[in-house]
Amino acid sequence: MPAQHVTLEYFPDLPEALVEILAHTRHITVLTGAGVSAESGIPTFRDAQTGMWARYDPMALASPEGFEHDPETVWKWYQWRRQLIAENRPNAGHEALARLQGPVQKLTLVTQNVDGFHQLAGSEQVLELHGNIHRNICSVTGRLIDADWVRQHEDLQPPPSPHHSRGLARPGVVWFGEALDSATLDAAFEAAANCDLMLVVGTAGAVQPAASIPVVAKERGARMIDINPERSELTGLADWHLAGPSAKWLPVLVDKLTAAR
Ligand code: BV8
Repeated sequence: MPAQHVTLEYFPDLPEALVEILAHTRHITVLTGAGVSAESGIPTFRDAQTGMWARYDPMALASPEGFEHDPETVWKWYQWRRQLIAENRPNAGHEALARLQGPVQKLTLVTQNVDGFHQLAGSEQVLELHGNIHRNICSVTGRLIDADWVRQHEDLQPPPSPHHSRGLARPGVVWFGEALDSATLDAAFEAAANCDLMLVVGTAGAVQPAASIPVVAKERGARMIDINPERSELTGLADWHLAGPSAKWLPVLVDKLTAAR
């Protein structure tokens, strides 16, 4: 069935066929991207970088080469993002996904985001494919560096690592060109292969291997919903494309599913 282009203002409700699916789904796997945090004031990777970061390419900054070349600038970019995240809150979309844990027999929440907003909104067992911006690790050994150490050395940008003489503190995220944690990725693909509904929210579907997760779900027979104001590289796979912001659509979807149970 081709993706139906359902727009919120015309459909204060959801198509009956979709409500029927929601009423009987057993296992939902969700994949979120930067778009789910857009209404929390966190710019997506696609958004033009603002202010002093406008002249930088996030793909270059979020890479080992970028850090190697200019650790201070990369460190400052992450400190700026951490501050932005600290000044903002999860939105109604994050909160709706946290509510989804109740009525659904099995829910697997997989995110490409590093802001920790799903956990802050109350979601448990979040599979963070790309790590978490609030963690710091040693650039040589990869070992965790505790927050006290970073605070004690915050005059140095980045701080040195306590684990290796040539190490520096770097954010505990997966950079472009780095491998994802295999256990996390395996769990995400496992959940995609076994779910009956794949919910894709706020992602351009351009970053691999994350973008292959919904493909596996579809190959294994799951229905798929794509929530995004724009069409993405994954929209064509979806049975329904709910065009519009996730902070509007997700509460509608979760309320309908809950009422149908
Ligand atoms: C790896 C952490 C191998 C850092 C991030 C071809 C095939 C396979 C791989 C590759 C390939 N070519 C290149 C690669 C490698 C590369 C890749 O995929 N490149 C792409 C760009 C082509 N992948 C990797 O390097 C990965 N590693 O492949 O390793 C390997 C194996 C063994 C040994 C060594 C290596 C690692 C990728 C992880 C990169 N790290 N994040 C940080 O955050 O600083 S990814 C980063 O990009 C973020 O996580 C972010 O989530 C993601 C961007 O994607 P989106 O989430 O989709 O966000 P985007 O801004 O793009 O789009 C936002 C969407 O939201 C839009 O569609 C918009 O319309 C929508 N939206 C806007 N507003 C709203 C909304 N939606 C809903 N509501 C709204 N209000």
